[in-house]
Amino acid sequence: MHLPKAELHLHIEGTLEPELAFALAARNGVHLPYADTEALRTAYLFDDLQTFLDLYYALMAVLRTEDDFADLADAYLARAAAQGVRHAEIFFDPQAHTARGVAIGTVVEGLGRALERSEEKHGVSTQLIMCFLRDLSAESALETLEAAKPHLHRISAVGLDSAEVGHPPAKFREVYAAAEALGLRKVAHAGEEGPPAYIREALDVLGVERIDHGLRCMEDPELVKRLAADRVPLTLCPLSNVRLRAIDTLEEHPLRAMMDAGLLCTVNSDDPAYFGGYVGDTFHAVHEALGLEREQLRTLARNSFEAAFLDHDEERRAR
Ligand code: ES4
Ligand code: ZN
Repeated sequence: MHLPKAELHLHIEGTLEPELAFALAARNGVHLPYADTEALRTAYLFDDLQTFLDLYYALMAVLRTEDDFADLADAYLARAAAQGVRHAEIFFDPQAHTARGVAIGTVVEGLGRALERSEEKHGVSTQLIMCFLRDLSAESALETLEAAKPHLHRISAVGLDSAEVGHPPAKFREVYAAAEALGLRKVAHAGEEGPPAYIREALDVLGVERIDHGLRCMEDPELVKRLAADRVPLTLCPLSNVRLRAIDTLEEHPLRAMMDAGLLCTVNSDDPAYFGGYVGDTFHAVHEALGLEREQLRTLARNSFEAAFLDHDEERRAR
């Protein structure tokens, strides 16, 4: 599906394909407890968010140098370009790397090197969104923002990800206020596995401009009305929802009902190496499973540019 589109919900660490994981493991002398890429791909089957996150964090052991992060991002951008992505706002998880002794500068400068060549090499403009791991402390998030200060010229926004339930947005009130004061934009994962109340809190307490996932808003009709009236973008990830068992089958995904309710929906790939498809594959899958018409797919593509952190000129160039 080659409609020009923006990808707004993509974890760069979730683009680590088994082949690249083994190549980086060899380059860095890291042992992977899998016989080969096939065995690793078999492990990419999950019961829920936590079983996915356990593997996702374990495999990051192969990412050690600036070159590793640059190669990871460049491989994603090449695949994204081939599927019609013209603009990508890319999440990364600094704490998942600093916790293993990899400096935040290694991560940001490595990613930055691939991103700054992306327009010329792949025809994809980019921004970087630094996510805080919500299952770690609020103090750790504040330390991370502090450590990122020398690299803020490369970072557009902050986000919030990892295990949701039990870690409500309000835990991160202070670091979001500090990020805003530094001129960063704000998004947060909410309503993936967590309740609709977390979506309200992300809006009211953190002041986010977009909700990542937001799937469970559908349990709260008043919230749906508010999100629609305020045109709050939702960055939905249908293949992720199926793989992590938020829903049983793609055919049951509420995307169509969400669009019909007037929500500003976008579709995205989340962790494409793990969830069975990049964003073009995702457009194709919702077309097949939900019978979305060409016009609705066009609306989703148009929404992705409206929801992106692009100014008017940039938006016109990307479309
Ligand atoms: C994630 Cl699917 C998902 N949810 C929450 N945190 C994440 N980090 C990477 N993928
Ligand atoms: Zn996500």
